[in-house]
Amino acid sequence: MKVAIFGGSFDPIHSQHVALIRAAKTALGLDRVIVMPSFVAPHKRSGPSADGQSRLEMCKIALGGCDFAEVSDYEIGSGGTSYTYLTCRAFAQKYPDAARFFLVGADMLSDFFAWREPEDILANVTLAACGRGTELDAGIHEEFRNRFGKDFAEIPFTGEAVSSTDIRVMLAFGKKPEALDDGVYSYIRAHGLYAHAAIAPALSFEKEGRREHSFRVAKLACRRARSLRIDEGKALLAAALHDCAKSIPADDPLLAGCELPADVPEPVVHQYTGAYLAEHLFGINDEEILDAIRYHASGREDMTPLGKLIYLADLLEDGRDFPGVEFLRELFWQDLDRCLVESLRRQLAYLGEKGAPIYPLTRSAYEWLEAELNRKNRLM
Ligand code: DGI
Ligand code: FE
Ligand code: FE
Repeated sequence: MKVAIFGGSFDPIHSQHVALIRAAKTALGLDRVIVMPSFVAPHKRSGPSADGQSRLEMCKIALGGCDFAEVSDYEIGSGGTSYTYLTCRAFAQKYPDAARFFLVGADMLSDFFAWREPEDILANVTLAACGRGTELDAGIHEEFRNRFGKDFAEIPFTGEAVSSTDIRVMLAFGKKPEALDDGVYSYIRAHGLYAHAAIAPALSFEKEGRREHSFRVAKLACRRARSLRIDEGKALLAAALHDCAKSIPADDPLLAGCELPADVPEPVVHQYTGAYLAEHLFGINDEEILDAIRYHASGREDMTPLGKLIYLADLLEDGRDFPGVEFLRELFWQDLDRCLVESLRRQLAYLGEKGAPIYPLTRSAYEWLEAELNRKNRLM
């Protein structure tokens, strides 16, 4: 008998998870696949945004048509951080005579080297990996063998690149992701999962084109958030609301209590009015989120990581097109600070050419970050 565990956050389970399960069954000749949502994946700082019971339910719905798949609540039921080595020990005890596999996506394979007790894991299971939109890098088998003295199995399936992050952002914006099973989507809607009470009302203040812009900002910000160790939920909210006041005139009664600093150029005003509405109308009270909205157009000295991320995602989302945008997009993934200092430099030059008034915060943002980076360079 051949059995595999497929672990992950399944937040939520989507078509590529199911395709991977089917591909693994065929490639490895599996009799059984145990789908096991994790309590909190150790590599995920902000944790899944649906609770464990809901993720289990969604897995059961999505796998209703796979009689060889079962959904296990072992990790969610155990509570605490899910460590794969402990799960694999229990798996080996339950199926002592089976050929045991543990399925991971190619993106997780590179993380495997940093997991706890990888040798312990490999004593109990054979690791089986498959690509996710990309072919596995040839060198990784050798790296794996050198480190662990054995190989991992490779499932010939590259699948389509479907990102759970994109799916969560789509759901938060009220869109139906194609990669979700209809039943899973209905469950999500019925239980209000992946939604935030502030987003729909804030978006209703924006024109259609602006809403799509905010959506693209959120996708880019959330995709980048994880590697920066920024909370995905905060990135999502700040991005969704950043332009909520863009089409509200400053004398609108909704802004009656909003005090603007002196001499704000007109294009920058909506950062302040937006932060005001986010707080007073849409109920956001997280200072970091409000601050990211409040300085998203000008920047400022001492920007927070979230503030930098929103400023840049706003500038570099897919819909933007200006000379140098591709270069800045590359920098965005490599080095956020260098990307920001370069973006601010260009912004100041552009405003200067246009003869537009330069807001002091925009200049101080640039001077602050440039000095910071110079100081770091001297230390290195
Ligand atoms: O609201 P968005 O169009 O998505 O983008 P944004 O909020 O980044 O930009 C609003 C505008 O603010 C943009 O055209 C650049 C402008 N801006 C930023 N800093 C300054 C500025 N305009 C002036 N006049 N002075 C500044 O210092
Ligand atoms: Fe804006
Ligand atoms: Fe914007």
